[in-house]
Amino acid sequence: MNDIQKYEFDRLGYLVIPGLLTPAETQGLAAAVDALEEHAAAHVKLPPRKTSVWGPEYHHSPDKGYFASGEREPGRTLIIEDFFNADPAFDLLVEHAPTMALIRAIVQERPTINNSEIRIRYRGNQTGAHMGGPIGSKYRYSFNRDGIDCMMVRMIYFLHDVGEDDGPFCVVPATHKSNYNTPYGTNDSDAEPGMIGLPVKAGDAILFTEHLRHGGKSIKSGRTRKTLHIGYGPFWMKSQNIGTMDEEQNITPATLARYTPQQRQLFKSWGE
Ligand SMILES: O=C(O)CCC(=O)C(=O)O
Repeated sequence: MNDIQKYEFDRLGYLVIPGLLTPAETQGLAAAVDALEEHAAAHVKLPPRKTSVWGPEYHHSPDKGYFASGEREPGRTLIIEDFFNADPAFDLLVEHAPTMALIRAIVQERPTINNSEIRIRYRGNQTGAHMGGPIGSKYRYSFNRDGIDCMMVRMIYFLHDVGEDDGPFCVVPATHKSNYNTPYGTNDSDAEPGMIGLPVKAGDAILFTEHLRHGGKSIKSGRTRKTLHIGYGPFWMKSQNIGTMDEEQNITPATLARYTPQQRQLFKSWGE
């Protein structure tokens, strides 16, 4: 992470990173997401099922190892967690060197992956605004004599262009440092004062601290928005996927067997 990125991440709570993925990587990932969307949309309402401690009900895929919730309908979101288990096409994102250079600059203890989700948002859908202000310690942003130290950050990879009307990821800049909760009494990402959409191109990525107030603006264009989200934090933090919240990571032996020792470390939640 260079000095400008450090300054801006600390000041704003997020960074837009143009071209973090190559065009070939973007194309390969987009094809894998399209295939997985078909599988998940067809199976999401079937058993076996699990109710998350946070509320939503999930399908746990016996053959592909993912947890899925939601549905492929206008206004809705289809979420596919633990997508690493479903297709080796996603392996390039595990220990992805340009990503890890940024993560290791803002998570001081050994970072691991604690969240993985494909988020597919259909026309009219919005992600409500959440976080920002005094949110407690779990997802906190902090700064000490060694620099930035985050408990939970996410990288969002964009597989196609997302314009202002395509339901862009949105943020209220600098609210990771706010001492007050939002006084506006709304979680409507379109209406909240200070909320800005972040339009991006295919292959771009957005890195943000989970402490920042964020969400997703409504999709007005009618186009479906597909993104890959990977969360990182210190090694001792367990899964932050909604389907397996605070459990060990749901990473199958078959997936681990494909990985290098360095990739496996990213799922090891004990020791240094
Ligand atoms: O991209 C979106 O619509 C919202 C994403 C989000 O809330 C997250 O990744 O934590």
